[in-house]
Amino acid sequence: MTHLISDDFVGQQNARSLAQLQADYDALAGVLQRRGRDIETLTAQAAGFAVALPSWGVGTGGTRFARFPGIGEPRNVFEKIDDCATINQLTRATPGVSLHFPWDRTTDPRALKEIANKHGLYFDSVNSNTFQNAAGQALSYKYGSLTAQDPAVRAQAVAHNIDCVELGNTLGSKGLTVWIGDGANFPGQHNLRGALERYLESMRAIYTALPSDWLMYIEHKLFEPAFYATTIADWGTSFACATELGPKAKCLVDLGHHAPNTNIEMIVARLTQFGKLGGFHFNDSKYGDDDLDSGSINPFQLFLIFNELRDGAVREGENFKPAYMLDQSHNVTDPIESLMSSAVEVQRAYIQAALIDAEALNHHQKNNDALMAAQTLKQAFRTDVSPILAMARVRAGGAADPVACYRASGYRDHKREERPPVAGASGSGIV
Ligand code: PSV
Ligand code: MN
Ligand code: MN
Repeated sequence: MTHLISDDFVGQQNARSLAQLQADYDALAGVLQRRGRDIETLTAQAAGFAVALPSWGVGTGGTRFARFPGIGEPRNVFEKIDDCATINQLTRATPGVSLHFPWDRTTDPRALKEIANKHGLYFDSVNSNTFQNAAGQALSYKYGSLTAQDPAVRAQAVAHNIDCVELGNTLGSKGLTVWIGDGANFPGQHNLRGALERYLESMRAIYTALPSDWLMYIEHKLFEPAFYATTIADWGTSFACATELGPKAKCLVDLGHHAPNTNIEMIVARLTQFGKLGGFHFNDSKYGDDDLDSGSINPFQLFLIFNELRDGAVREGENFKPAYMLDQSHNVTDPIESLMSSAVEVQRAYIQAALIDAEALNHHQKNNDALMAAQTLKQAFRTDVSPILAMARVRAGGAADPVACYRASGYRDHKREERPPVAGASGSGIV
């Protein structure tokens, strides 16, 4: 029997701080009322928010130099589902799980789906992996996968992606996220145009295998592991490829995959305008692909991204549904605590953006009043919406304070007993 936190325990923990929460909530309701905003509308919006969990995020990630395994890490996809269920139980904001193959391969996908559904979870986009060699794989990806010179290597990478689609289909997923590490480390190593031509040829073969109600998400990344010329390095290349491939191909923006100071909110605006914003991998970074928890370095940027998403929703209407996923995996925190914190931070940015006085903002923009336009954004950003988020969680059966409740539950200590380390097993798949 695996240990899970009981709903009764969550209720008992909440009871200790409920009066305080209600007082904070009522005070905030008053502040918002003076601005003409109804707190209940915002709480309902918070309750409807969801961001998917990366299955690889519940294990301790690594850097390029080392991995320091955490205590009681999940050793297989079923144990990862337990951790994801716990995160969703406490936050009520993470009902989707994004799997990564072959790390999460199981011989019984139907059982996996059943167990996940029992926990109230569903499977979001599945991720392929051609940036590593899988155990027993016939041909190496050392010199690329979808762009490799050798047509047999490309065929193998295409077949793996199609396999992911088939597995994902059995699990109820509706999307395939493709991130490749392909590129060149030295000038001259690649014919730059030739590599992208091969990429498109491979992606066309995968695209053809997509079920009609699926989307393909193209994830760009500036560099690493290719340090001179990554084939899908930027949103321009991603956009061009998604356009070439067709309507089922969209662009995925991982916040950590840009040069420092890149105006990511503008990328979001551009992709939205041209109908190619597929979704996000939310995380944060100072330098590059740091995979830090959302909002830990630059919460204002996250807010500005949600401002563009708010604008996109108004302009595009109901069909505007970018996929929200987290992507983080690092070495220094309990991954469950980090994922819960990230989910709450993304939800916070969403609600802060919902608080923007759009009418005032439009007015200041029309009048070229840059200072007041900026102040209008700042007013929303500075509002502490924590009581709204906590109330939405408590009403849905989640925890008023997810990290405190998790720590009090002793979940990780139970896992230390249940999941003794297994040689060769790695929570994140990164070794
Ligand atoms: C590699 O940079 C990466 O972090 C990408 O962001 C992918 O989404 C993730 O790994 C999982 O493949
Ligand atoms: Mn990513
Ligand atoms: Mn990354």
